[in-house]
Amino acid sequence: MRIRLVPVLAVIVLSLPLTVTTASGGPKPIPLPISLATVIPAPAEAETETEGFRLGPETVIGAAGAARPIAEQLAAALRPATGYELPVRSGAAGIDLLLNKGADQRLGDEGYALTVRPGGVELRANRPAGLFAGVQTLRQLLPPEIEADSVQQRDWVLPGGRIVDRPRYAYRGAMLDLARHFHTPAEVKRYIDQISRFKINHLHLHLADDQGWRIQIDSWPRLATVGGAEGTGVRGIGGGYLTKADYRDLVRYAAERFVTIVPEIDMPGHVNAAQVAYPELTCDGVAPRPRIDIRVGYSSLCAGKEITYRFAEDVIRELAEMTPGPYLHIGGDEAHSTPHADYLAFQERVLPLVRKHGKIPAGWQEIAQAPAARDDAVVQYWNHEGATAPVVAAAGSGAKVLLSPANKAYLDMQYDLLTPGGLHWAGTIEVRTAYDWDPGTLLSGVPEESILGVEAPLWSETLRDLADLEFLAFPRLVALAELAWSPRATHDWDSFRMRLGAYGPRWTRQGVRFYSSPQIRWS
Ligand code: TNX
Repeated sequence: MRIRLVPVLAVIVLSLPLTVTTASGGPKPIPLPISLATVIPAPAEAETETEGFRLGPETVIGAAGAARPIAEQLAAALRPATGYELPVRSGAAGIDLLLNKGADQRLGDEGYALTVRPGGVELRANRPAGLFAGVQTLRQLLPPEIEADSVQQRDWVLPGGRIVDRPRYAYRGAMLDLARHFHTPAEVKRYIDQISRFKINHLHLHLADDQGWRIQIDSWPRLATVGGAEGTGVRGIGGGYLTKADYRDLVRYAAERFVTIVPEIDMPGHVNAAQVAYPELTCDGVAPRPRIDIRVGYSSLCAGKEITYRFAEDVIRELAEMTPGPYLHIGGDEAHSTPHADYLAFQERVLPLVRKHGKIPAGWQEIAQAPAARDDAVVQYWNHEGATAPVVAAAGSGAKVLLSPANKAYLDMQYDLLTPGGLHWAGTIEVRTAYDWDPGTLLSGVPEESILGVEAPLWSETLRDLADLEFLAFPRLVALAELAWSPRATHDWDSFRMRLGAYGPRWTRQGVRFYSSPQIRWS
């Protein structure tokens, strides 16, 4: 047996120049052979060996205790295409999932070590989240046909070697805007399935905006029944809201995939739908007309009225009650019609309400102007003109900064001016633009220790159905997932685009309608 021990990049660089000339004269890419070095996001350390592990009808998955549900997920993912039984049992087996219970310091809470040898596969992690991440890696090591939902006649070989992997940032996020167009729980679940495969671990749901309100709140029932009625949304298309049962079901579904839901109610601007339902939330008490256009910055809660804070606390309390995750997002962006002093007065009362109800407050970067946006608060940077003085100051006094620079991370920006869907106010974002930046050094004045992670927002002014969402999210979301997960040392565009190109057939098998960017050589 010839053993090759080579770092990730060497393997990929070796594979780069492989092209053959076709009869028509054009270069045709040779598929990148699957190895432990072709995984996306790139693992922290990977050593490849020539001999791998062959799955067969007799393969058993071994797992006990808290490892067991993850082993069951793995088995369920591999059964349809292989046709193998893949029983899960406690005790040593062909593929073993083992919990170290904190013994391996290098791996932290979400890291894992995966070893593939001809005699068997061992996946170790300190905690279930690490096993889940390792399972996502393992699935990428099998051929793309593994994504099929019917039995495929072929060999199922996991390439040999060892990966030791852990994330660069604790928060790796995606955001969906349910307000501008409602997306059903089934669509949100499908999105969770997709993002969790790239080790994204937070899904931020933008649940209310000028055009619609998308979550049941018992103490203010008309928010959902009026604000989420049929015909609410951009151009009056669609409508709908999540009942509390829907929301709890989404939280549970996400948790099974190690994704934490972060709910957002945007205040004090972006509140027209709430004011249509409850005109007493305006300063003059007059109901505004429902809005189906995409303008921003015209609506505001009334900082001088007590009812504003009763509303805010009721909503925060009910959201906190149904959200096990640590964060609650209160928006705070683009409050152009809230006088500045009112904005500050509003935030000084509302940010503490989030803490009162047991959650860490998160908000768009504008909240950094309020002194209460300190300590453990999360400030989400979305601008693309560099950190503002308040953002630097907030980071300096303990706040964490979540990076969503609009000109790199906004999935609703068009790829180029000819691709369908999306906007372009922050520019166009091809795959390379989404990939080629460093979260650790993006904001001068904000040290890397203050960076919580990266989040990719998908605003849905122009997006109706799942195909629209998928086209804008994929493949760019993967670029952002890699920035958030992989160590800086693995950053390499040529490597990334080869690995991404090799992933394409998996999406095709799954029916994911991704954008086949001309920057990528798709297998
Ligand atoms: C800006 S950036 C917004 C949203 C829009 C989005 C469209 C930010 C926090 N707010 O209200 O939907 O642009 O790209």
